[in-house]
Amino acid sequence: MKKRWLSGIVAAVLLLSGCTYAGGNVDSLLRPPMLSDEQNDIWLALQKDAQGDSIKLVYPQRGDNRSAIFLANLDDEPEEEAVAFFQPATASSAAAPIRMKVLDKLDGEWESMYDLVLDGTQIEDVSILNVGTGVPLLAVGLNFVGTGNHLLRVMQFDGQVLNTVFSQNYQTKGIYDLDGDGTDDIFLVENPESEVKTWAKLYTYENGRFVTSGSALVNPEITLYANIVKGYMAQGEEAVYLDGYKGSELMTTEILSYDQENRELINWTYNGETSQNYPVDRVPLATCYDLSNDGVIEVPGIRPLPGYEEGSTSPLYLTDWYHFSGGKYERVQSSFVNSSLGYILTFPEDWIGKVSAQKTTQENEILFYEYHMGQDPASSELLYLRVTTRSEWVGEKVSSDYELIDTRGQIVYLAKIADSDSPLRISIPEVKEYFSRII
Ligand SMILES: [Ca+2]
Ligand SMILES: [Ca+2]
Ligand SMILES: [Ca+2]
Repeated sequence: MKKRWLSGIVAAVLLLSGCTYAGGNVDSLLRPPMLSDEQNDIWLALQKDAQGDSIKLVYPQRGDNRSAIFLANLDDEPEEEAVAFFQPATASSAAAPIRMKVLDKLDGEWESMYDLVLDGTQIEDVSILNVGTGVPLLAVGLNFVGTGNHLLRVMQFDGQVLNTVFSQNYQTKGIYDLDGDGTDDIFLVENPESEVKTWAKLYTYENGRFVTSGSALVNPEITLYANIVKGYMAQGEEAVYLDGYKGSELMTTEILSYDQENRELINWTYNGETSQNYPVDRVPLATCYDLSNDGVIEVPGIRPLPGYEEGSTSPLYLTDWYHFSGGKYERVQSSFVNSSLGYILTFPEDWIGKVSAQKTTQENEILFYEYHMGQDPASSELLYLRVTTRSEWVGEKVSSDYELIDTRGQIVYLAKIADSDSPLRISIPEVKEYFSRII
């Protein structure tokens, strides 16, 4: 989720400072990682196999493994095998078949063991699954660009042949141990079965294959899943949080958990028949997040700050963060989220409904002020938050009214408290307490 917030100045400064953050929005700006010597040897072996046809590597889009060539032990022989994804260099990427090859090192030379063509137009992600057999499985998520469709293929390598042990289309997925037995399970929201039925399913590995260990209907009005995260509900139960679009203007969250005792998947937010309204039905500006990093997921609801309406031009919003507990949402705190500049300002409770915000003429600055209808914000200003570069700050190009409240690399976060006798006025130490970076 963190990558979702990253954009604008923050991304630019991170890139300039040489930080290797591999987040979504900056993906296109980052070059693929350099190949190691071993990867380079594998690449040479691939090229030799291609017999003069020009090939290029295909990189997974998401997840922990972003390498087009990686090493993993896939069978019961203890040495590592190599896996590579590539396609013809000349074909347009949307149409070119993606090939996957498993190589093994024989007498010091990498040699192709098995080669197959994968469906799909992109590699979404690659995971190595531990299913408790001592022989890991290779799970490849594939995208079909422009369709929203995905395909998961789980394969097992027996030393010579790569066998597909599971294959299923899906809308979103997670590899988690939801049944608590210490092995990886597959959680999928599958493609709609009909206009009124879309299933989430949990597959667990038993006796050499994946079997359905639970299923629950999800809201069929959700047409696109934007985010999936596993964490906890407020009462400590493990849960999967799904942020999805209902049309293009509205986002909502579904929460599912697995009842290990009764081996049932439970959807806490959809009863299988009617779509309910929740305070987290929102304009699609934020997804679930663990604000306090304690494992309990906060779910955002979004409302315009005082003086703005949904239809205003460039409205600024307050984000209400909810915990899901005992079957309902409870607000835990509210904050101003500046996703483009990468920070959150938690609102003191007495600010809610009374304090609004607006951009100032100063670049990357927000003014927080006590809202009175029809009155100039300058007459009731409380706090300015500004983001600039370290060189501006160190070069004393910023007025001495500002104080430094946080830094990240070459970025500095500054605050200025306005002269005011309002009871809503807060101090610099309070600003520091309420402020947090989201990158
Ligand atoms: Ca091996
Ligand atoms: Ca498991
Ligand atoms: Ca939390």
